[in-house]
Amino acid sequence: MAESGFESAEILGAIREASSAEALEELRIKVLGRRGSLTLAMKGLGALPPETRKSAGAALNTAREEIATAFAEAASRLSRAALEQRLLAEKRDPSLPVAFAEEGRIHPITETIDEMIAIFGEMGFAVVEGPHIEEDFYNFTALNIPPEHPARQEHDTFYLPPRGDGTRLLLRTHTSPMQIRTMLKEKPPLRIIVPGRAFRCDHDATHSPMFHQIEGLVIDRQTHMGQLKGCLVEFCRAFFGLDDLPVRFRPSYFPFTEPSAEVDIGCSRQGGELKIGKGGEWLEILGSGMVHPRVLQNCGIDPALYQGFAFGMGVERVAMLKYGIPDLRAFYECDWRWLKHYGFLPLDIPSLVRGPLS
Ligand code: 2U9
Repeated sequence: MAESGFESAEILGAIREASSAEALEELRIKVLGRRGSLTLAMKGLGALPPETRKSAGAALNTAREEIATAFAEAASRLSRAALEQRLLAEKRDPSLPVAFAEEGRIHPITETIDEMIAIFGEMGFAVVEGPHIEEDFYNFTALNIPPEHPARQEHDTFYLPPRGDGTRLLLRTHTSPMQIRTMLKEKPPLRIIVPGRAFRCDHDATHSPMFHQIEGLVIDRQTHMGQLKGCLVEFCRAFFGLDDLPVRFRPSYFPFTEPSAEVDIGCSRQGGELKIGKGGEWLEILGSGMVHPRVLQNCGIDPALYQGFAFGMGVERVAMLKYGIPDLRAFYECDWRWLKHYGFLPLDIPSLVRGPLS
């Protein structure tokens, strides 16, 4: 390569030994830059005598190709090395345990509903859920509450603006419309519970316009009051974790059940403190009854062939009793300090691991 005065062997060696992307870039400028050694040698070809210009030009082209290949190889070697370095530095161990999440609690309403589902689930009940916005028929008429029935006044219903045909949708005042929908859609035997929100235009220290209910329905041939009693006594004892909890049934009235009964559990009140269990006093926690034959008829079920029992309870009320929560309003305030005190950690459902059923 004496003809052009350009020597590539040393440059190729330097490229192969370059230890960083910066060093390689410096070399590239030195050789291929505007004033680089190869660029100047190419430019100098014109000044050579014609007999050496051709062979010197061919030699420089070969050298340029070798140098370009060496630069490309060095660049890929250096970027592979940089990646390996980074991977070594950022090494993660996926087998390490995840740090326990300190924040977050299960709301007592969710916990209470989960406990109830666990108990009724073991008795063979399936869970059904449905819409909050309902039609008058499913919320009232089908449940033996016709338009002029006095029970409509007690329900303090939230109505939506009238539709084109003058009818109004409403916020369901109980979860019972889902029992009606299930009876209309499915054939007996049925054994369902319906947890969910209900709405009534009522707001004071013991009532919230939105609250939670859980209702149950059993429809079968020859269902009777004895089964209703057995089911609810078992539920109350499992829920409160007391095998000897006194439970009594008191006659009552609901338009959708006949006969109807309210269910009380035993308690004692000493010095303003309420204690669930034997104690000679009573606390109402459930409503229940045999499904009214007219309700069965409204849902296409022949009351001569099938009977059913039903029950309902307010989730807030029983959660307050079981967990000693004094103020209803706190349920909806989302106060983190309150939730940290009354909330639950995951996989902490007592009824799943103890109580009369387990
Ligand atoms: C159908 C037939 C019968 C559900 C029932 C009660 C009695 C009851 C209240 C408890 C407290 C509502 O949350 S609360 O205010 N409920 O007393 N509920 S029987 O009876 C039904 C439901 C659906 C088709």
